[in-house]
Amino acid sequence: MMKRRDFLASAGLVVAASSVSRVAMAALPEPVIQATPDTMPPLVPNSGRPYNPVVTLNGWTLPWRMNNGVKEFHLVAEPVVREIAPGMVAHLWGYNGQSPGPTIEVVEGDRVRLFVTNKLPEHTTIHWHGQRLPNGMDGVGGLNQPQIQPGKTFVYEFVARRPGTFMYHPHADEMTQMAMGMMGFWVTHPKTRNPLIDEVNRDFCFLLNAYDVEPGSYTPKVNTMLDFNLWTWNSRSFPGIDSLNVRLNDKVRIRIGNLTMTNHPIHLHGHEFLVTGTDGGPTPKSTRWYEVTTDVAVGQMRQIEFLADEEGDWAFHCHKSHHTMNAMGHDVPTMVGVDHSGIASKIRKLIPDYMVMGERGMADMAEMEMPLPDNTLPMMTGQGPFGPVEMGGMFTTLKVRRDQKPGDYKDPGWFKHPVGTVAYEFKGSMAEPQRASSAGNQAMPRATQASSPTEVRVRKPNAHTGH
Ligand SMILES: [Cu+2]
Repeated sequence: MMKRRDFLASAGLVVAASSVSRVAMAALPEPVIQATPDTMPPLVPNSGRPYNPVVTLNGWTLPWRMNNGVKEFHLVAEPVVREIAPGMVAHLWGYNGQSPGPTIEVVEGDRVRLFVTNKLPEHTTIHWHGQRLPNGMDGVGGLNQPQIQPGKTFVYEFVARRPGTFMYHPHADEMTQMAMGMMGFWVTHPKTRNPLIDEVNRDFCFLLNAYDVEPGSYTPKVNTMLDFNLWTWNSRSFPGIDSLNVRLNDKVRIRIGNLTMTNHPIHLHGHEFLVTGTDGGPTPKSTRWYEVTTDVAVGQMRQIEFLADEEGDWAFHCHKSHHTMNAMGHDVPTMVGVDHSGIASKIRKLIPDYMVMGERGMADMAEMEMPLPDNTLPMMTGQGPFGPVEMGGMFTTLKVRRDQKPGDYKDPGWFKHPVGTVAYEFKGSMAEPQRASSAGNQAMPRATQASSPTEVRVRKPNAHTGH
């Protein structure tokens, strides 16, 4: 005897199967798996409508096959091992061997068929964030479709109606699956010249994501709400994030999506940019103004554009300073100004390796080689041409070079500054500081000077009640 719930579930599957029977007859496109976390060169389209491909930072674009005019992709949801930065790997969930999954690139008007195979230990779905599509293709498990059970393959099919910057992620056990790294980028290129979409020389994209991996462990804690300790771009943290390498006077577009649990003010040095698009599509020109920081809120996408007309190695990072640190930067008490040299020598008699961190600021953390648990990144790290960069997390560089070849994305190395253009140490004699308390030097002297300094009395409540 079939229970009502089972009957409904199988009836749903029959409908789904009959509507895609033509597809079900055909063989699945062979899944393409990527194992390295390197930035792959742009995938130049060899079939379908032409377009200018994007470059996914520490990622890649999924190849497709054409089947009677339909672009067919095969995504495989599966556990993956992702190198977050050299020296640390995380056990994540992702697609086709990586977290994030591969970027999907299509052209406005393309009919797209996506096969999604679930190799996870639990059910999943994919939601195509920002797309116009039939409601039953929107991917919210339970609402728009049955869940994709482990071992099963589902088919999504729709026309990419709007050009723009999108993403994909599960809408099933989201807290777990996104905390484990399941997400990917989607770019729909315009079919014809669009007055709101400029042609650019370089078009980069990446997702903002975050993990809570305890120092010494490998698997993210999935119940963390806000206190993540690895702030990543495409599941990489500095110094594991590749630099964005461009040619002087290139027009550059960078597309950014946020699937963390907090906002990220993304900041570029040396240039001003325009926000030319969101997940809602290209922004009207009247709404664009120049900025050097744009906040990308949770679930948002921002597309920024600028002319790379200043040579150099320009920092490009999240402006929340805690997001440019790796694990160990949290739960460290503030020690600035605390002299604990006495206690340190006492502890060192018991623990020879003991180091006091932070009494002159936290830069010691980057200079000293602190012993770290296995599989743990230093809190602040990275060697620059002038010393430790003292960064981690959501930080990388935009490298603008006169001699970078068009289409060449290789790292050109450190910038060679023209003579006389680097900040330098002043070696003259120090002038006496002019203090505001010097006689006659106050902009607004008090009418009557107090004869003795005012004593400030603070009365503390003796009972903590009555708020
Ligand atoms: Cu941030």
